[in-house]
Amino acid sequence: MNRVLIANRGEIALRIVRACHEEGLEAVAVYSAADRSSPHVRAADRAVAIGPAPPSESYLDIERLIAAAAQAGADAVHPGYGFLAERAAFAEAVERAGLVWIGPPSDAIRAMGDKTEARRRMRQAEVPVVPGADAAVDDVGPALGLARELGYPVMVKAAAGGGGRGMRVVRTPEELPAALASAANEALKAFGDPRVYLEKLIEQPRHVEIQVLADRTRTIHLGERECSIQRRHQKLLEEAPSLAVDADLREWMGAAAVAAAEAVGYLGAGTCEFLLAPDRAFYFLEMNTRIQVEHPVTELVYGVDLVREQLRIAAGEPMRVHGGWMHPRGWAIECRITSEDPADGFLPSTGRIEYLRVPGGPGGRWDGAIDIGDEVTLYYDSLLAKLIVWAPDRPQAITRMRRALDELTILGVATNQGFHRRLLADPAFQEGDIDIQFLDRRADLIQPTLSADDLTRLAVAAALAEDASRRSRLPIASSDGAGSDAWAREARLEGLR
Ligand code: MV4
Repeated sequence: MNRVLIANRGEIALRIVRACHEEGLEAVAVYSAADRSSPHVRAADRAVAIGPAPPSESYLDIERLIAAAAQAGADAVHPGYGFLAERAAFAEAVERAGLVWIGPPSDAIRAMGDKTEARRRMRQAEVPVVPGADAAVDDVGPALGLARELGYPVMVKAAAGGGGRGMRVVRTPEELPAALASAANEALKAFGDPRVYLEKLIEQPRHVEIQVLADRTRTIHLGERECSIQRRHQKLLEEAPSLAVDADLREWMGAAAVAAAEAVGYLGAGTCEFLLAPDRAFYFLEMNTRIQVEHPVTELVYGVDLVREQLRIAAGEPMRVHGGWMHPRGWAIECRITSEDPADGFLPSTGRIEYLRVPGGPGGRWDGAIDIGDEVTLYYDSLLAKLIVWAPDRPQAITRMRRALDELTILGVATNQGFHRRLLADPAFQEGDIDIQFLDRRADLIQPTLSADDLTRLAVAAALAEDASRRSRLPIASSDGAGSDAWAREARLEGLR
């Protein structure tokens, strides 16, 4: 393996370029018409144009990607996350072309892609799954019987599902028929497969996932990531370790994740998602057969470079992670910085990056792929960058992240920076009092309510800053504590300027 084609864009493509260079490998970028001069293209050793901006005609086009690999003389393909990363057919096409696939075997991708199939395999491997059916329910009668057995509330889920689509909570038998019909309908639209099945609803769970790593001789786990801070199935902040997981629970969940990986013949880096109930019972949800967005928090507390390990394992080498028990050291937090406006229903925001100041100092990491002058479009997802910090313990990690967020300035698009500042300043978050519904209960963090006094002060501050900025011809740096751009706009709307 000498030259790796990276079938992706944005921050993860740049992350993979960096890992290739540390492994002594050449990196080949691919780019759509919208990404001609993107950071991942400039960082790579070669770059191949693969088509127009719409993903279906570029980053999702298997044939163009294989042709690009041939054109650039690449001998391996790394898919990153999203796009084609969990398409078994892409893994097969890569191998059919005589290239090394930097990912798990296509059989493992396929087995984990079907939720009822995955449940059967996990149960066989004695991995705890949520009580429920291992087969699709196709009639109301049997479904009512099954739900009664499980006990209400239950959840209707899509067999082909994932990501929360085709999912319904059912609290009484009367609600079940309509829930079955609407979940099947949504599943058909989303996945082209209307099959649904039933599980018992787990209430007030945390979302905790375990990182696994497997080479040809052994499968290990690298502890958990706490991913409960999410909104509509989009994670916004992740941390490692989890306050809810002690050393014993970590070994139990870790052993389950290793068993899950071994049951499907896993190779490389993967993640087992679990629901963790308040009584410490945990249930396998699904396995993500890719490197994940939030992998850096694991890297920081375990001192492991997961992408370099992926490259080594794909090349047939043993993982560099030493044997014996590994323990997390200190605390890591990741904030996903997105071009979304929390004050506007988290709608994606587009425009040119007019100004960018990236945080520095001790304990920080910036995994981003944006520069001043870059256009943020609607073609791709809204992740601009990940800000990650490490500190010896959770309170210090929170302090460090708040300091880093104070240093960050992005102008030109609305971002969720202010949301992250409010979240990290929140006493309930600081206490660790979180579950998957935390943000559903906290509209105040998503959209702050301002008193008339606050609004007046901010309006004056915004006016002074804009005046100073005009005279000095420097951009306004947001320094208020909650995203001055959004507040200034609000102040303007209120006619207070
Ligand atoms: C559940 C659940 C509660 N009980 N299953 C959402 C996405 C999909 N991967 C599984 N999901 C859930 N399955 C049972 N039996 C709650 C969720 C869930 C969730 C899980 C992880 C992270 C965020 C979530 C948000 C809402 C619901």
